[in-house]
Amino acid sequence: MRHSKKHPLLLGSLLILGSGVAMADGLDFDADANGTVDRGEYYIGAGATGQYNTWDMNDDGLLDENEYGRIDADWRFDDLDADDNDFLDAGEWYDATFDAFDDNEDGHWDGDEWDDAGDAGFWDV
Ligand SMILES: [Ca+2]
Ligand SMILES: [Ca+2]
Ligand SMILES: [Ca+2]
Ligand SMILES: [Ca+2]
Repeated sequence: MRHSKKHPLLLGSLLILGSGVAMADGLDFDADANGTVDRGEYYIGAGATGQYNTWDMNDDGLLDENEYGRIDADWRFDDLDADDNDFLDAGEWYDATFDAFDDNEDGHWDGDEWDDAGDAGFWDV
């Protein structure tokens, strides 16, 4: 899935919901320290924050539209739900967020893209 337009998504509400989740530097996700964060590193790093599980109120491993609504994200639920099953699994969520900040679509975040992500608010910590 591609998002043609960048959104200043997930502003204050996410930071409130995510309080206690410390992500001082996105390149902390850079497990192999090569200066970029690839998709796999992002999955692992973002997953380790427990953020997704916090949103999954009923612990079924999926976000339904109500749970997603609580995040107050600026994407349409239907756009994130790649397989149209009315649930967002973690893969759909992480794919969408990763792609949103991978400006040049080369499959990894470099420092500038990371800065954009932080400035946009999603990881603005
Ligand atoms: Ca890396
Ligand atoms: Ca759920
Ligand atoms: Ca789905
Ligand atoms: Ca990139």
